Amino acid sequence: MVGLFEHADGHKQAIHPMPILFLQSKIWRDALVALTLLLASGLAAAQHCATTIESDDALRFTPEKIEIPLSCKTFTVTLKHTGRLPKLAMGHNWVLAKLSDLDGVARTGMLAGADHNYVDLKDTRVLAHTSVVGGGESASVTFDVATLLPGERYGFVCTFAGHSPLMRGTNVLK
Ligand SMILES: [Cu+2]
Repeated sequence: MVGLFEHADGHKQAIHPMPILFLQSKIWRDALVALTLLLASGLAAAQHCATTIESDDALRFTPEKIEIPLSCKTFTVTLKHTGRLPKLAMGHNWVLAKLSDLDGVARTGMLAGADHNYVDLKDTRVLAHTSVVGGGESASVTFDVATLLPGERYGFVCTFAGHSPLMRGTNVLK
């Protein structure tokens, strides 16, 4: 692509628009496309392969449903405690297990006690868990999505002593 520039004295001069030539070079164009795709997939991962769930002083998880895309390699859950009570009185954790295992992991977690974040590490039914957080605190956990079986039903629960009947929700695999 060559343009013509006309000088004041009437003589014409060819102009080579360098930026366009630069972009027209196949190597650079391929590199640019690759970079754009990389940035886009990074953004998609940030948007879809992580979520934040809130808990408060009223024994509530918000939302009570988390969607986990099977296309994600890993998924990160950040548990935020928006309440004001300290973790000894109103601590919360987020424990992932099969829906049918929630009561079981709540039981072993309660027995493990506060010193172990109310999680029994020997209980293989626990698929992922955060530490216990108090008001104003937050904690995250990242797990491999490949550990979740399509077709199985999964849920989450807070295993802090006495919270599991109220604080629980479901994970939906997409
Ligand atoms: Cu709790």
